[in-house]
Amino acid sequence: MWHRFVTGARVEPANDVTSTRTSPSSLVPAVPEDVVCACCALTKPVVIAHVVPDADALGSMLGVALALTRDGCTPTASIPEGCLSQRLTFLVELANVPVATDGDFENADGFIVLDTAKAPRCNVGKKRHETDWVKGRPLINIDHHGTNTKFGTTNWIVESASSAAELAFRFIVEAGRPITPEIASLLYAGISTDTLGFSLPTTGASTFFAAGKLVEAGADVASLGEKLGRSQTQSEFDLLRVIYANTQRTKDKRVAYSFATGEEIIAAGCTAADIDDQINVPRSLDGVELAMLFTEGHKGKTRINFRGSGAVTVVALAGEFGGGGHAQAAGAILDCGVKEAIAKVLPRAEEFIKQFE
Ligand SMILES: [Mn+2]
Repeated sequence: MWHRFVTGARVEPANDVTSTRTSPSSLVPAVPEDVVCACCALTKPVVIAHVVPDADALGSMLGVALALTRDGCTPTASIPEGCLSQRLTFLVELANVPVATDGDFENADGFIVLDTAKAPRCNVGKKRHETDWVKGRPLINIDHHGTNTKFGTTNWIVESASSAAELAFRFIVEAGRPITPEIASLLYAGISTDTLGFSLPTTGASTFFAAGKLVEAGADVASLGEKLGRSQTQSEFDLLRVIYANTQRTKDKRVAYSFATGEEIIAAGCTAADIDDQINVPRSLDGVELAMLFTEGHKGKTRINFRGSGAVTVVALAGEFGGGGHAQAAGAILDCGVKEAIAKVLPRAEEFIKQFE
């Protein structure tokens, strides 16, 4: 089914991509040596990303797992049941990396965690979540969240990076591993979605450089665009209708928000795993500088996505509600229903935005 990704002239990316090492350092800043050494020392790592994985989480996790796979290294990827959105399942099929079993977690000689700011955000499954699953083993943390707690034994955190996938690209190049067309597509998916199609302030020359190298290595731009942006299921489409219909704007027009109650999510045929980038609906309104999306994917738990644009940063606002993330893209979870969460957060958001004139 994924022939479009894997057929065609197989490029020989290794030399080409490796040549990025001699590129202007502003485009490909060095990867810390201890990060490469720590990852390459592992023989059976479990590679992990964040809960409710988006394309950057999945793409960087699966891309790194594939790149490290060779004689003497057999990585697995942590993909707990029920965590995948309908739209992103194809990335897992494309990668075809073995899914980590309980045995793999037990026998792992270390962990590589991508795109994940805090230990409790590791997507390791409910039952493992409360236990000490790391058990003193090496954990390499590669991430671009400003709120990263550096919970690894080795940490490489680049807040200015567009995506974890861009860091994964740099890591793979530095590790001297070839970039196959599958790896290229996985990383391209992460970079292109985390930058909203190369349109956010985090998109820099290094981002286009990485994307260009990935296209050279075989990333299937058109197929990925179709799968990620133009292939909504009917249920996802129906959920979007709800998000549009529920969109509200504050009096000063600078703040917009929308919501979906648990009942609305179920009625559309979706689950918590399908809540991904619907925040872009309230965010897309002209003049909106602070957008929020409230969704009750799990009963009694309302997830809030915050987005800021222009001069408005939102990570501190998310922090007030126990959340975190990036300067202009953050999240939090409140232990209550949607209406109650809105009543708590909206007045604070209207106050909060006044500091940005
Ligand atoms: Mn990311």
